[in-house]
Amino acid sequence: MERTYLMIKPDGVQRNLIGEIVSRFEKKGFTLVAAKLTTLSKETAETHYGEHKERPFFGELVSFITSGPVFAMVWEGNNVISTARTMMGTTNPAEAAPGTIRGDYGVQVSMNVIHGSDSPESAEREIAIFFKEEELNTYEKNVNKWV
Ligand code: RTP
Ligand code: MG
Repeated sequence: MERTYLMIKPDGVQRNLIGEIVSRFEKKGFTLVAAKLTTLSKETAETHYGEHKERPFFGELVSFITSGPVFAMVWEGNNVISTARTMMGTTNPAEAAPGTIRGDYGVQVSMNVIHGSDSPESAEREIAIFFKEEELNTYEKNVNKWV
């Protein structure tokens, strides 16, 4: 069973999309393992987005992601890493397919509503940045036999 790190960015929190986004992943059949509303420090943001530190948009990205609370989550399920990325849509919301989260709710690449881990290695690294082991809830849901 796979786990991924998903984070509703400050624009998604400000626009009251937490419930809608959590609902999509619940209805899809994934299991919520951990969640919290938190404001990233500059240091945490730079660690989380470390792979982009040489990119021209890095400063803007760090300043945006620390500009207000984010909703940090860990989700579990079969192929949840890649399926969550499909449900999110492409990075640029202007090009993301309708029906995806970014396609339905975003306009600009710099404010694209949600982050999701892009590989098992990223997921493990990012979950450890935001959650302690004891904050991760391991439990069974009976509905899982249907999905
Ligand atoms: P994320 O990491 O946030 O889930 O997004 P992603 O994998 O789809 O995209 P990634 O390549 O990892 O880029 C990280 C975030 O940087 C911002 N970005 N801005 N101004 C630009 O050209 C530009 N390109 C990327 C986006 O907000 C993207 O989510
Ligand atoms: Mg990324």
